[in-house]
Amino acid sequence: MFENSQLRDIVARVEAGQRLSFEDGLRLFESDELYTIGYMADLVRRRKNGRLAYFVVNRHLNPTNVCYARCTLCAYGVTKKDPTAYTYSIEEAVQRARETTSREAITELHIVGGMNPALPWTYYTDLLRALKRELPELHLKAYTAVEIAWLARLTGKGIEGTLELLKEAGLDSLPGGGAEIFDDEIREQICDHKIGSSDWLDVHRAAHKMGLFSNATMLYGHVEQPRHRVDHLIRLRELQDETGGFQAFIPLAFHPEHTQLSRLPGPTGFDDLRTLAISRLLLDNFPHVKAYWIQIGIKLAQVALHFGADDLDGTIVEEKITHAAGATSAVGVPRDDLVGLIRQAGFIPVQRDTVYREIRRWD
Ligand code: V47
Repeated sequence: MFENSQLRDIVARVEAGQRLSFEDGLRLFESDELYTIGYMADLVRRRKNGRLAYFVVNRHLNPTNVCYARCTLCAYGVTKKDPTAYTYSIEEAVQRARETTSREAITELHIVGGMNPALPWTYYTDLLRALKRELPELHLKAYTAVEIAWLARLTGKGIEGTLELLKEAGLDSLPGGGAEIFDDEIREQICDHKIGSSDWLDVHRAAHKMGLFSNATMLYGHVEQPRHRVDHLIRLRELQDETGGFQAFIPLAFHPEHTQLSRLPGPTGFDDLRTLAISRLLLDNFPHVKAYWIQIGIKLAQVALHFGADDLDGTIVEEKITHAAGATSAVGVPRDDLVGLIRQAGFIPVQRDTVYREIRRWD
């Protein structure tokens, strides 16, 4: 079927279930054979997840946008003097979470925010404790590796010790944010205040060793080159070989508006689909790949289910980080809309919890 394709040797390897190399990854990112790449990603996706497509009924909670870091990629973080600066009290944060549970039975809170120098580390543990006390049924997927490394500096207890404190306070798993691109020269240009790549990986390694699952992301479509993307994906694959603790990979499409990189155009729809599909191919040891509809739009996310994605993330309810950077998607979506989109694309919708246990299936 692909005898005229420049990628036919890669097609043969994928069909045979073989692992792809760095060079294969580069060739895929330099190719415009979207259909061939999509065919391979769909093959792998169906081997792993059959006709199922997952989503979670969740809510994002961003406790503060005050952040000491001035990352050029970010439009969300501000100084405490900025008129849009906010920090929820613990009571306000719990109130926001509670409002949602009464509307749609959410099962997960995704909690990430800025690194606010005015907050003591106990704010982070107190928040988890209060949420667990008031809403014990919710899974708390909280704090990126970047926030955890920042907290470790405040607690003085190291990464493991800090994760122990958070776990004891109610932390259930880690989201995948803050990974950006692992190449340190690119990190210098887009997030020079953030931890280095090896620290990001160390936090996830430590979490996995403690039995906490986590996710991983990659921010693409800014100043990076194809080789930086492939390097990023292969470093994730290596850690997953070691620990097996990653559940899902989420490619994050860069949104330039209101960031210090606003001169850049951001990725195209073609690049969104190609990056998602190549991620599915290189990350052969990740069980799930999410199409994050907040960033690529709900319509392309639906199409992405045929390009390697098996998960549409969730209902979200309120999203601030990508919307600060010009996202035009809705800030949340009702569960039934996700079910309809998945069905129409020819897959079986499965509402899952955070660790991919099935809650309901629409056969
Ligand atoms: O950490 C920041 C990225 C992340 C921009 O783990 C930007 O299940 C695009 O990590 N344009 C937050 N992206 C989102 C995230 C996430 C989303 C959904 C599910 C999960 C999960 C994780 O967004 C940040 C950062 O890497 N980001 N600024 C921007 N201008």
